[in-house]
Amino acid sequence: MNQLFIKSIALLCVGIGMINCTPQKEEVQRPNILFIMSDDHAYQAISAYGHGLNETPNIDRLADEGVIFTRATVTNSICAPSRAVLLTGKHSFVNGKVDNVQPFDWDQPNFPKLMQANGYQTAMIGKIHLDGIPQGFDFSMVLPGQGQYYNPDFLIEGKRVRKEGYCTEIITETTLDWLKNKRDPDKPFCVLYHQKAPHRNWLPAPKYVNLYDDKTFDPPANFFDDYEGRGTAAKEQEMQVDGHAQWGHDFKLIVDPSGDSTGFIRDLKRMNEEQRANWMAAYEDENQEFLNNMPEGKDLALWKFNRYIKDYLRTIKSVDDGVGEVLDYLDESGLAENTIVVYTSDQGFYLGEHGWFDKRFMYEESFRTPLLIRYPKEIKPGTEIDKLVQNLDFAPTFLDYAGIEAPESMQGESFRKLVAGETDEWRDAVYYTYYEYPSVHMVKRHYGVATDRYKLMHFYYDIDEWEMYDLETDPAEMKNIYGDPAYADVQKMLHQKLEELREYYGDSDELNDKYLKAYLEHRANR
Ligand code: SGN
Ligand code: CA
Repeated sequence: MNQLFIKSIALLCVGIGMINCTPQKEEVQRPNILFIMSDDHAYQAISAYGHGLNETPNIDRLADEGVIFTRATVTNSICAPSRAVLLTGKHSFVNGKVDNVQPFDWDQPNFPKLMQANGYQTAMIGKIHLDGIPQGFDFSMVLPGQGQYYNPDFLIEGKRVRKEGYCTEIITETTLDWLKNKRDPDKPFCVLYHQKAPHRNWLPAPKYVNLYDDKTFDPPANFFDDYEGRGTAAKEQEMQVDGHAQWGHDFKLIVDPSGDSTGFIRDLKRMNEEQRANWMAAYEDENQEFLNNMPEGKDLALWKFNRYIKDYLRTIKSVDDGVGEVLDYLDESGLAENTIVVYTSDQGFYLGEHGWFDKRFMYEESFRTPLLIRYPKEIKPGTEIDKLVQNLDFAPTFLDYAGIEAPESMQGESFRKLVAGETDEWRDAVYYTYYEYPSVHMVKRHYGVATDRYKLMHFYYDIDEWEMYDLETDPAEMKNIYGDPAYADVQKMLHQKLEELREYYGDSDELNDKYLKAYLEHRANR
């Protein structure tokens, strides 16, 4: 029932003195959607996932009071493509945004446009990473490109404005301000509250620069991975914490061990005096101590891991605080009951697994993404779902909750009934593609299929290699079993599934060639 119709009934009732005939609230209220997304937030760094790394009490609330997905995945583990998939409900090779560099076509249908056209008030606040003015929103305040942690510029309705303060906090404050002061109480809302944190280069908020100072973190068991038993792609990537992360940009040294200036000064220059003094007080003694007594070999790698993970987790602390603030507001304002709150990330991230930071690969840590949803009306507290849902499913799911029919052309499926416990039927395999190569971190082009237990991937372009993993016997994906006679039947089954999915979603080698050509041309013309 649309809002106008409801209003007319209410007016009619008042008009003829039959106030009691106002329709039941329950029947007429469409749910609000608060879609919280952070950037590069590994599920390993959410305490509800049980990895024991850090505490995220506010994000955990969503798991306690709603559902946690233990095998939510993305279709393409990189920022802008992931955002294009979630907006359009279509795979990258269909919506056209296959990598971070090629343009996104805002003119195509997306779920906020459909919600807006059906009476929702919509807003987009934070990181979007898609060029051009966002379409489908009544209000938008977005970071240009990657954005800055300190005193970031924003594009407010397309106009560039610099805001003093810390990015994560500004995005939270703006979202709260929108909810409190700009929201139309007569309309359901859909807000995309999208943090930049914990994206590289992991600059913590002023108040958290000393968090974890008294702690030493142990790296994952395969931090010192030598990539034996894996293919060329794992061996030739450039995303090792001890190897590719940089002294200045990542480890925040102003001067590197050879005495050269690192360029971190640029990050410091962006800060105001107070922010800079606070920063220097937290980092500089420690940096000097490190340079004076520099560890070597594995000890140096462990120092780097600790510097990395501490800064990464510090930025997450601010993200979690923000989630707490908006959840509190929903409680205070009485909106909690009728608001679907989603927490996710644009993809997963490596927290030292295989020795890495960053994402891109179809290996679990970056293929999976955290996903937690609270909706008291339909989702039982403490629900856990291990089914293979994907970011491809967000658009059709939100539309389903809003009572809007998803266009045929959307490729995802609504998981509304699955989370409500009304059905157990779900897909048994998902399809993945990755394109951005050659590029930063040098993760080779690949595509693949995953089931609950197995994974098959094909790395192509400058190599032609297959990899296959059994997640039950090898959850850390340390041994490529492609070609192992013991798995001949599984291999055949996975090839078949892969072909089926490529056909079902409309992917092909020809499309790979097309996107490769466009990518190389785009790079050549830059
Ligand atoms: C930047 C980062 C990379 C990161 C890409 C993509 N380097 O280039 O480490 O992989 O973004 O990230 S940095 O020097 O700018 O920090 S994404 O999340 O936007 O896809
Ligand atoms: Ca990202």
